[in-house]
Amino acid sequence: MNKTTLLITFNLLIFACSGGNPNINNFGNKSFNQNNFDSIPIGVAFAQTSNIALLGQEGIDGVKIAEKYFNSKGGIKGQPIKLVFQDAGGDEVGAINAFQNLINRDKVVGIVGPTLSQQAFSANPIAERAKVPVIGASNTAKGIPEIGDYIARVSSSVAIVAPNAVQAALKLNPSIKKVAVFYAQNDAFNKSETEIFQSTVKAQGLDLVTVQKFQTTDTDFQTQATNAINLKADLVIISGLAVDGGNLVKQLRELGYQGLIIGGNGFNTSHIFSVCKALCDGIIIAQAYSPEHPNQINSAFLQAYIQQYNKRPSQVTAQAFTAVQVYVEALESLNQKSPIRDLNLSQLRTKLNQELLSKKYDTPLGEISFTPVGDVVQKQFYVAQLKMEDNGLKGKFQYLK
Ligand code: 1QQ
Repeated sequence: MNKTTLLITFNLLIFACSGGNPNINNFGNKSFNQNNFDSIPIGVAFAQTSNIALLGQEGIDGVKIAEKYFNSKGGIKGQPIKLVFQDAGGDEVGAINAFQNLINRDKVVGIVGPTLSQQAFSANPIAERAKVPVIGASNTAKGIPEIGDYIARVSSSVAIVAPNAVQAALKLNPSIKKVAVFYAQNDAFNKSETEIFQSTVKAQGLDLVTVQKFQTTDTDFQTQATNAINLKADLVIISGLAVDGGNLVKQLRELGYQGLIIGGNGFNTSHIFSVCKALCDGIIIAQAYSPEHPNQINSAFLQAYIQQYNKRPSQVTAQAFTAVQVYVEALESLNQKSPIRDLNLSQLRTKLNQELLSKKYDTPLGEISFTPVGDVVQKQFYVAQLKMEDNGLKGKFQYLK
């Protein structure tokens, strides 16, 4: 077969694959505008259902505020962005389906999500193979950016964030000596986080008296809680998700544990309030966002959020806003270098990925940039303590100085 015959055969094949319509092919060869996108589609794969739906909703709140805010400023040189939502649920299958739909059907330029690292380890390789950028907004386990060239995150690693909670606990109670660590062994993020907590405890010269395991689906923690109490732990550190973690706190307190409790990033949602209610009071949780961060974009984000929800945004809401901001600003600067209307979808995805990794951003999280592998570089971190109203119905994250 000579070259021309080969080309004709190939074109016929494309024609056949496209169901006979020469204007639609499966290879994304048309320039971006010929795809008739009047807006630029960015995919969002957060949990809308499952036991982590409330956490997913906090992410959705953040991206929606970003969409409205950046479109009100003119989008990408007049062309608005449009978020496309797919429910990633709380498990791997949900995240994989959401990613496949966003990539193949919705033809997004990039994805924000999924909610859990446990899901990211399964779903992100799909985007990597399809060469579609992913920005994790709540994936904090070790190894996420390393999944591939198209995978980045704006959610700082547990390795950086978690030790701050231990320092804060020691500041609140310098006589802490015996530490009991608990973790959910069926979740990638919690396994990653507990390693950091355990090595921090040892590095501080504290006595790690016990390591207790549980599952994120567990509801009864009597045995593990009793073990820690019998060993006279005076600090408890829990790596779990909001429902299991909150129930563990509740049972520890009901069994008489009176010392400080640190909760990991799985506790970083107001969902926890309804689980341990008044007994959530005093839980220490490290933060990668402060509503008080003094820059213009944070003021704008905060104002928009408070106007809509009448409370302060959570960390994941700010991180989700930031992920969309990264896409918007990278699209803007890419558009200046090579107009995105002239790129086909696969060119746009690849160039957008390169562009976003190379830039600096002034965000609600402060100034951020990316390491070559796609991990976020962020400067300021914080620690909050839960303050519950006596009736246990309402609570807030109170930032420690
Ligand atoms: C992760 C996390 C979650 C607990 C927060 C959404 O940090 O899975 O990486």
